[in-house]
Amino acid sequence: MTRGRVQGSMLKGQAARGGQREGSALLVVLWATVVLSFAVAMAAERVALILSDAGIRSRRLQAEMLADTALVSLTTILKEEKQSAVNPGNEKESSKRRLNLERFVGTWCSEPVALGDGFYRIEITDEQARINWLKTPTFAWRSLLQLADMPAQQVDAWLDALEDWQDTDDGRRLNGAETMDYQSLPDRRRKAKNAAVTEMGELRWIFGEEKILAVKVPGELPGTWRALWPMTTIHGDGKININTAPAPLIAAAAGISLEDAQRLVKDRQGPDGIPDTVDDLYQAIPAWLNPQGRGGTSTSALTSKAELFRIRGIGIYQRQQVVREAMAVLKAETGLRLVEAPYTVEARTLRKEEEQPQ
Ligand SMILES: [Ca+2]
Ligand SMILES: [Ca+2]
Repeated sequence: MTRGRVQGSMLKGQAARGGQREGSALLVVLWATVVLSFAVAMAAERVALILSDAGIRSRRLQAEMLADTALVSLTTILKEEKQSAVNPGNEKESSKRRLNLERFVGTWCSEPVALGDGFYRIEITDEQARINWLKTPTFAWRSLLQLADMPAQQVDAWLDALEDWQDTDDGRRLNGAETMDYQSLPDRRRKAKNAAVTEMGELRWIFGEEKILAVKVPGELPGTWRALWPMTTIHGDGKININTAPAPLIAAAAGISLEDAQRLVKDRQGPDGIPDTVDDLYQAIPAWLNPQGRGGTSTSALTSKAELFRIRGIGIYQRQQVVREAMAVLKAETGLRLVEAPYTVEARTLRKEEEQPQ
């Protein structure tokens, strides 16, 4: 009996241990299953991500090719635009602003052209609608920075730093900056270039990224402000085009009040008062802008004729948009021709509502 009980309890003990083993084995299996399914889910997600990344990359490549096609087709697009101007068709056509490179106002954008599953179009803006870091005279920069509400001392520092960066010596101007000054800045530790600025990026080094992006000039409506940075360029001869430039730039270059410049801009926008519409007016430099008695320097900083254009090729392929840009010069004998290799300025996924080309 005793042996039987002992055996019985041993068996129970074995059974219990067996149960424990089965229990822990089950736990291990469960745990492994959870870990495995988690790993599989992660891998699947990763694969999906890689595939979608690859999908985006290949669609972007298609969009980039479309953008380049737009730039390559510049001459054809201009020719077609000219022909459609000779034979204005339907109502939509007559309400569309015609492109006239000889008397260029505002900006101009072509109709979208379908190619395969994508679209491309061209956007043309006048580069002389921008103030020139290298060529615009100091007096114009000074007035513009005053319009930007920049304190006088900061204006001096701004202009001196720009000259110090480019002059060949290491002698610092009163308010400027040379190598020794840049070396002490943790975010801009570098040497002064001591040669002309050749890339816009250099200006971010000279003034500091944050500071340069913070400068704002008066906008179109009273009390509004616009960032100055996108209104600046290093291309062209430094003249400001009165038919395309924003009012503060015209005021600064012409040495006139902001109000007078705003009136000029309003006139060129035509009776509807809206820029880039069919009624926009081309203006020669008006007589009242002639600076008799104002030192005679202002009109040399102005022009009414656009000659240097920023051309943007915009390619759209399955919600991927790529914008490629290049400068183009207008010459009587050759027409509008690109003068540099295109470069990408934007590559992004369009939001749902942006999908259809305008
Ligand atoms: Ca220098
Ligand atoms: Ca208008």
